[in-house]
Amino acid sequence: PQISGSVALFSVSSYACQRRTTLDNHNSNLTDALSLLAENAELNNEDGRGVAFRRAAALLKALPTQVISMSQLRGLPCLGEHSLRVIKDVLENGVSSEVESTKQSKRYKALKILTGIFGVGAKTADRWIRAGIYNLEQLRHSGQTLNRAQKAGLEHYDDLNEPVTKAEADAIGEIVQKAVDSVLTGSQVALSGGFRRGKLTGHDVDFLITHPEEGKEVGLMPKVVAWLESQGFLLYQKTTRNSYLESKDGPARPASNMDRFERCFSIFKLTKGKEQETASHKIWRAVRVDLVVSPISQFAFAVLGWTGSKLFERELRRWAGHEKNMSLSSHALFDNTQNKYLRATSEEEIFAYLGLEYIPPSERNA
Ligand code: DGT
Ligand code: MG
Repeated sequence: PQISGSVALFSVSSYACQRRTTLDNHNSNLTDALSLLAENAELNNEDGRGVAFRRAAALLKALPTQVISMSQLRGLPCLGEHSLRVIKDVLENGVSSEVESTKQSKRYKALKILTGIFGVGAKTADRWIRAGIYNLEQLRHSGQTLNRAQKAGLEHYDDLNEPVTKAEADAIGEIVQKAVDSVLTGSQVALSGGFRRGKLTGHDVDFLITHPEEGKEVGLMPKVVAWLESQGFLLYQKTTRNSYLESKDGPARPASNMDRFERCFSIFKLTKGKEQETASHKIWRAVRVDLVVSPISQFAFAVLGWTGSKLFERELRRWAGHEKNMSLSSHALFDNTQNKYLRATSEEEIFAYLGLEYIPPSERNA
């Protein structure tokens, strides 16, 4: 029990995948500041800085109580000099001057607006800013060529920047299940991403699709997409073949059956209710949906890899590589010491191979 006036000292593991991080964050004043600086670093292609701020924020999210004094942070991992400076500023002044000046900066504002367009990343936004484009109005009149994704992103800008609710995610889940049932009986749909971790809102809805009989999932994605399209559920879709073989994150030795993953980036047309549509009253809204098809043999890895959070995933891979001499991806776990793949049919088995205590999805909100 804490004696009044004393300062609690925390003991926290250094990898986010060793910690239980629920959505109950006692330090959002600090993590909001660090997350904004992480986002700004990522928007400026400073990935190293971005990860450092993300790690610091994740550590604070895992603390059981609110931090009120710098002395409570003594001995904690993941807090670099820069992050500590930001934390100190917030604790002493209520806000971080660096965060405030970032928020006010013309460049940050423009990067936020432009990367808020589906299909626009930091590099494209930077190129546009250098051409004097800072907002959507200027972009529309700039004569810049937009690709199909960016055109759809601009058209549905407001809808896509409105958080998706759990109820909307569930409604889309029913549609995806219906699509999958219609094209291949026995197929399974699993909600992944932030909603699987218990988040109440998200920027998109992520689904994994598989079939209990290995190989049956081959060719499933185009059929699902064709069904959704025929029913008028898609405003945009782009299906890509599995990029696993080229991916930097994948294990060094890909197995031969690993070119089957397919991913569909889509924009759903979700009908809101039973109201009547009029010229001024739109009864549907656009929602970003990601569909991924996985063979059953890789499904546990896919579920683990697509549940997130992004930092939790990154830390799992770092743990696997640095502490276990293993390579983890959304497809497989390779043991570099034994020189073999480790098979798994559940997330629990994968944590066990990695020598980690099992962390359920609701506690992966690092
Ligand atoms: P949000 O923003 O509410 O949608 O939050 P999340 O956590 O659902 O984030 P999201 O949808 O960007 O990604 C969900 C998880 O999927 C993320 O933790 C990592 C994984 N993921 C996202 N993109 C890729 C990818 O290109 N390849 C692989 N292997 N995994 C990915
Ligand atoms: Mg998501």
